[in-house]
Amino acid sequence: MRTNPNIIITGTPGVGKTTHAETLAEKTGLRHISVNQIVKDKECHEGWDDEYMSWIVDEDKLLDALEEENVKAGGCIIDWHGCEMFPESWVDLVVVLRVDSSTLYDRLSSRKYPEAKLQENLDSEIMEVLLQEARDSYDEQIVVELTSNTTDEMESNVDRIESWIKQWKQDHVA
Ligand code: DAT
Repeated sequence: MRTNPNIIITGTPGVGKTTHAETLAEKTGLRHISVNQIVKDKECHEGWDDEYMSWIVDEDKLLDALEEENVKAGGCIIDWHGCEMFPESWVDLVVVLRVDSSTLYDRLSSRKYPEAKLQENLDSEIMEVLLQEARDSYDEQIVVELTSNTTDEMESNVDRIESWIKQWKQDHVA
């Protein structure tokens, strides 16, 4: 039984996962789990893909690393551009962040993404790939889609998730 919920924040690279997760962690005391950082630090990968400028993730190793971090005990804000690999029993809420294409283009360009990776991520956002993955992997009642184009939207998202956490605790902790 968890006394704090686990929340996945997912979406295409550049939508604002890290910004949301860090702000939420600060405000709520929950633990920000940057999956990217764990992949890097614990070497849960089979090397670096130069073309896509990203790690080739070894999901078995990554799950083992998350077990070691005791993620399933709760109180984690998991930040990752995917969600289907996490066991359903670990997860209480899945937030899928969304942005307009032009905003995403600007954010990814300023990260100096290679053209192939930039285009692939823009396509992924337009085709709602991560939203679909979340809906296919979890009960629809725990999947929430939120827009993250502006700072105001981000603040309102954080407020909403914070309220959700309070409610979850009232409902689950005697
Ligand atoms: P991700 O972790 O999904 O890759 P990020 O949190 O690193 O995304 O954000 C990418 C950039 O966009 C970063 O410079 C912060 C900015 N950003 C994120 N969400 C935003 C929002 N809702 N409004 C304005 N800027 C935002």
